[in-house]
Amino acid sequence: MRGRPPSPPISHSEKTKPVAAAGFSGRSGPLRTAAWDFDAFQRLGLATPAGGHHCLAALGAADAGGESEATFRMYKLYSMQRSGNSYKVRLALAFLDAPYRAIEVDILRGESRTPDFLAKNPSGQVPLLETAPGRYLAESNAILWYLAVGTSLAPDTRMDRAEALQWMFFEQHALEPNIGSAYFWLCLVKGGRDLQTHALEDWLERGYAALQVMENHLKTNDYFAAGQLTIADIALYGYTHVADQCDFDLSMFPAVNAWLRRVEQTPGFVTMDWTPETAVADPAYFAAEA
Ligand SMILES: N[C@@H](CCC(=O)N[C@@H](CS)C(=O)NCC(=O)O)C(=O)O
Repeated sequence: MRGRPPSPPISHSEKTKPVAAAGFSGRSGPLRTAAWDFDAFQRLGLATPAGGHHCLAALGAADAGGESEATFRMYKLYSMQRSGNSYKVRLALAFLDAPYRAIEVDILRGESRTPDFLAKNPSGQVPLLETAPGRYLAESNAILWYLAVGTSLAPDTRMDRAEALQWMFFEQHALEPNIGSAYFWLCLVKGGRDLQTHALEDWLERGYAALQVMENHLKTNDYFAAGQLTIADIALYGYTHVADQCDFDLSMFPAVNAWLRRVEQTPGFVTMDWTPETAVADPAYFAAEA
């Protein structure tokens, strides 16, 4: 999503969102298990025997460094609620029931362009995942890979992995620049339609072309790679599901519509406006922030 703020940056303030902590998310479904209970991941088919969730790896690192487990359990996600790229990451975290602390960054107020934020991500964009104190990962699809490794959301054969990547690159060059831009300017920026009348036609033409490519694939496949839901689906879902809010007519794409519903019916699915609940049973989760 092209999102240079239309107004000058103001000072960055981290508006801490409540925590989505495993087991306290309040959502239901078979994937709602403790994120660091790797056995549970395996039972549910979300983890491959090859590895564990990175939260588990982080725990190991914390233990090795002498910190208590509780100080290291959570990712910190810099994200904007209505950013499709940010939502992709939140959706993956939800499917994995991984605990994280969400920090809302309002790009419309320039909060991703402050010196403080630029020091964390020189690109000045969300999403941004702090994987360990001071260690930052940008680019939504890179974050998706980071989170998914060792779970069934990341394919494990050479060809399946490459096909997932193929669709994730497609998402970034064919879908997101067009539907993402239309969504940003038509749905998020006041007066954006008037500001971007010259670009809208191009976004629609190229966005429709991307949707047609997806439609053709989905006529004979339930998902984009590996015959199952993977991060390729999560990446593509992010902006496809809001296309009808920004002038795209999705009724022309029945296979895409059926796939959208399949993703939405997957246990653990959360909507774009879902926010983690305030309830946190264990205050020790916040220890790292104290
Ligand atoms: N390729 C990046 C694009 C990220 C992006 O465009 N982020 C937008 C929000 S969706 C943003 O932070 N824009 C603020 C800015 O560019 O100042 C990704 O996939 O993460």
